[in-house]
Amino acid sequence: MALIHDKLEQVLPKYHENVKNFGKTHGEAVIGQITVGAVLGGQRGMLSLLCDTSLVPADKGLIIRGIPLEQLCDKLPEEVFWLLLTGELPSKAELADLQKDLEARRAIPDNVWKTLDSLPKDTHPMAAFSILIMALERESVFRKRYDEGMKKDDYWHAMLEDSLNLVARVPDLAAAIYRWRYDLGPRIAPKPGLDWAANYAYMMGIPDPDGGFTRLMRLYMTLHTDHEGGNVSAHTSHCVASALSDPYYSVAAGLNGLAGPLHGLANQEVLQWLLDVLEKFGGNPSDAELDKFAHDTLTSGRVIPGYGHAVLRVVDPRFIAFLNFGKKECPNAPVFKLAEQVFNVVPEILKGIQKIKDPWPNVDSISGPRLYHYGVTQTRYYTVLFGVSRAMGLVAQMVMSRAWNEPIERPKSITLDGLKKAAGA
Ligand code: CMX
Repeated sequence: MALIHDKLEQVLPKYHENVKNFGKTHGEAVIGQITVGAVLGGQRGMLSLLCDTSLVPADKGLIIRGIPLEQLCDKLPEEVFWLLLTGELPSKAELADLQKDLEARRAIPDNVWKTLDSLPKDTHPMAAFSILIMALERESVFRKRYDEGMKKDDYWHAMLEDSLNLVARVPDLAAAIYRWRYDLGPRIAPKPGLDWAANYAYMMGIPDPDGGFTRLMRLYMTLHTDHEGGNVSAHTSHCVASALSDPYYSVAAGLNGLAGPLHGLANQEVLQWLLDVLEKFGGNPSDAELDKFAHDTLTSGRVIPGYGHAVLRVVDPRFIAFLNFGKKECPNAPVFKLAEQVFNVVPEILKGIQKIKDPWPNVDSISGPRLYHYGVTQTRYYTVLFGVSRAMGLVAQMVMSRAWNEPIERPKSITLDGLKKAAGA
């Protein structure tokens, strides 16, 4: 049995007890109010989801299990995955064991590759990714054991099995989609002994003479794992899993939400926006030209992609991590310089628009320029990279929810007339 399982055997039953006892003693305590504005405003600010993997305070940004993101930037994504699941960073031996376990789980059944080969080439890479995850569903341990009458207390064990299998395999699926979609030649088999993100980089087949792309991929995968429970991908996946749908269904559902332009697809939109700027001005523009271009985007009714956030009210620490990486590794790359320039120009414009609550860059405003610099120029692929990493957070949240036997999600809806009546209008 892998060490991650042993560790969770120690941690999760206690977590379950903790939640259960707290629910018994404080079930009636009031923790907030629901306003009409929140119901009409995408439930903004409504505290209604339990998520212990990470937290996003508006004035600080991502904190994973009590550790601010800034302190995790040099960690491998596997280490963050262990942290998400257990609440602690792994020891060297635990990390090595997790990596070995993931490596042993990565074989992809042939039906999945046949599914990929059968898709039309203009299928969006995110759609292909979701379809391939669904093609793996027939392997679900959770569904099989549920059909056999598994006990409730064993749910998380089966969830964990599926989760580890899925996390082990998503880089291979994603790399294969990249090579297939852009006619880059046959799939590249994983290289034994490489870490999870390095293997993903390797299987994509990007030339990497000085290892810069591999370093970027490690950072990229570490930064995108989790962002608490209320964002569209996490919340969707969580809701689907609460019906006891297995992790394949639930992760695919979450990734379908990630594929929206207001969420994870923004990284694709950002790069396209930056390329449009470079094309229009024949290279990097002046600040005045950039200012005008941004204003034109806004007056045409579009958003400035990569700026603003539903929760954050400061510069996203994930943005800062990528900015620092770019300053060190590729300070003179034109798209990177442009992304930096946008950071100097756009917040001042957005601050002048009263309705915009957060004028600052989020992670999507800068992840693409890094990829572009290393040769991943196919912008429509970018959200897949986000999804590979986010799968870790989605499944970690799922395992924890199963551990405390969270019931099926079922908030109550209300009609407009009912809402007016409740508001005394
Ligand atoms: N450019 C133009 N308008 C923006 C804006 C931006 N970058 N950010 C917010 N606004 C607008 C909203 O569209 C909204 O307008 P309407 O009232 O006319 O609909 C208004 O400002 C208020 O929005 P808000 O309360 O500040 O932000 P929301 O919580 O509603 O939305 C988000 C958050 C991220 C969807 C929004 O800021 C946005 O669309 N940003 C650009 C897309 C983007 O970068 N998404 C990625 C987010 C990170 C991620 O999930 O990956």
